[in-house]
Amino acid sequence: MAASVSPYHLIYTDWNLIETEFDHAQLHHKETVFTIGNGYLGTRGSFEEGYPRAWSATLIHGVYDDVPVVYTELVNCPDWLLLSVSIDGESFRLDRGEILSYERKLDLKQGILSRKIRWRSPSGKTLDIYFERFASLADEHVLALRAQVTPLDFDGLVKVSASLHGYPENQGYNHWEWIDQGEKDRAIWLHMRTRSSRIELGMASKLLVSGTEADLQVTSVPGYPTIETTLRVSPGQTVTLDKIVTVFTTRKVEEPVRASQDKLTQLTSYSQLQSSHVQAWEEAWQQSDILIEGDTKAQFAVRYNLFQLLISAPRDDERVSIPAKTLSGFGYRGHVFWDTEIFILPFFIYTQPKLARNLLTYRYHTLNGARRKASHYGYKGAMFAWESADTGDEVTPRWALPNQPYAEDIRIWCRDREIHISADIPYAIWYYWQATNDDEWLRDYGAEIILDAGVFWISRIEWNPKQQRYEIREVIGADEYHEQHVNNNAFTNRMVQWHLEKAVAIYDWLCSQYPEKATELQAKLGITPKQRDRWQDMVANLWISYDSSTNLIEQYEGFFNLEDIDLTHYEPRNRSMQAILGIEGASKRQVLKQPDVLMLLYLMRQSEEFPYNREILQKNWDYYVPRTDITYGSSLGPAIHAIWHRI
Ligand code: IFM
Repeated sequence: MAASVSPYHLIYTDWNLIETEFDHAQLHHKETVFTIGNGYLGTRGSFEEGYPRAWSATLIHGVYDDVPVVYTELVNCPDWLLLSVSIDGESFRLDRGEILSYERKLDLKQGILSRKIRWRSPSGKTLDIYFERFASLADEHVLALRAQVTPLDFDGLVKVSASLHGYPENQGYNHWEWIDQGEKDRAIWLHMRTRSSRIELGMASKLLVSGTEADLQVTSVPGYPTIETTLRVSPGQTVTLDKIVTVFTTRKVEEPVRASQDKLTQLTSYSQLQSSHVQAWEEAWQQSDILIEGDTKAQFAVRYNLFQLLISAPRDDERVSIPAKTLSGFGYRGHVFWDTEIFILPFFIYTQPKLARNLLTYRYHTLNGARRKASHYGYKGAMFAWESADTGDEVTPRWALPNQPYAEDIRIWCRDREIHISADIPYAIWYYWQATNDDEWLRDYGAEIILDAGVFWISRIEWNPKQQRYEIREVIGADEYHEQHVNNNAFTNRMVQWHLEKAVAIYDWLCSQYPEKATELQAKLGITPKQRDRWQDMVANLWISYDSSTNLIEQYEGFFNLEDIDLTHYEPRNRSMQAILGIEGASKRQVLKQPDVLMLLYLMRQSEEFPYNREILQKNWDYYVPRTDITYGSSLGPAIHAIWHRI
């Protein structure tokens, strides 16, 4: 088990990520890196005792609330981590005293985050302190945290406060109203409600102390119930404090406080919780691990990424999906993009299909939002949101607010034009079905999505009588550096063509296998045999800008006429090409934010369909790679180039 060293004071083995030194300049970054979760919630790796300007956050799937400009965001839920330790009146904190040794470890195999510190207080008292936490994978409503305190050179009083913090903010915005809180048998509980979406949350907690006698007291500042205890300790004596927390919301139960109290009373020991949690992780890894021998870096990297996916995939909820930044932070406000279906889903389809089904069923439950969006733009059927949240209505912000006070607001066009998402979702459904043969799910959920999004395309695609071909005009493809007058983007057109081909196949499959369901959907979605023929006609005549004499695919009509650019002239750089050239400057040049034609080739490779073949791939690779801002464009880009790089 060789260990590799990376920058940022990180060491990794094949299962563990270890931080060897604390650097407050990396506070937020490391909070994200050390996120834990269980598919119900994610908790950033902030410290139990707090730290100035920390972005402590617990995000629970589906707990959204209204917010200006970006419509809705995942709410930072009450903070369950808080546990402060003070010795003879001096609080243990990393911004005070002296850190004599430090190690933070994320154990991917067991889903446990731990931290071991030797600390000298400002007045010179030394103690060892060890923290460990997990969000139970065996029971998603259970969270547990252990603290072990060992004084090294003093007799004295250690005061411990374990709190629930009801007013955490989303970077300055508070979503919570306090309803009530209290104490029952030395356990505390808290009842809160989101301001607009009116989701109620109940959280309960107890503290188990071992290693010394302890008398527990409860204090109750509104929104901040706390269990306190003061312990007499002597050198070498270790006291263990186990904070056990339960959480429910009205998204799942009617009385979340009662549910969290009831659950809490059933939980008697930290070790038992930990062993069922570890067992659940063992099962998850048995299904999903990827073994790479002889390359610790690759082994750890792949496991770290799988871990991130496993902790963010809803196990027991089909009305939520994985946001672009998972449940690890505030980026993109917890909104769901095509990232889930196109980049994340394959992993689940092939290792944990039940979780893949949950993610796809979310799209079924958002169909009405997609229908409202289509109708808002004057189209028919289901036009999926580029950024989606709880209802499926479009939540991409219309405007981005600039950093400088007198700069212009920036219009974001993705909500209107990045419509390939309505073909990406059917693409994912199709491959889920191919891999699982889950006919029932396709009949009851998937087919309606594929067909109704197909209805949308009929109203969106235009016939060009002059050219005698179907076209899709004014879109944004996968490459978001080009957003004005992008007509016939090859990626979008081919994905739509592919989708409509499958819509015909599924329509025919329903008619032959499940005629009753076919009749039901015909009536509900207004699909007629004539429309089926339109789909076929569109498949045959939708234009794809491919030149068979050169094997080149033009990213969109006119792309090759844009000013060409040599990205090497801008090296070295530490900004995106859009930041360097400006939005308009980049849009007038042949520079891509992320793979577009190569993205299409990647997706079509799965079944070796047009335009995928090795000659076309080679030609387009040679053309597009030098023009792609792979390092500073989108984090989705490198994976696609990496896949082709090996071929
Ligand atoms: O979905 C992506 C998009 O492709 C590029 N910008 C960021 C989005 C969210 O990850």
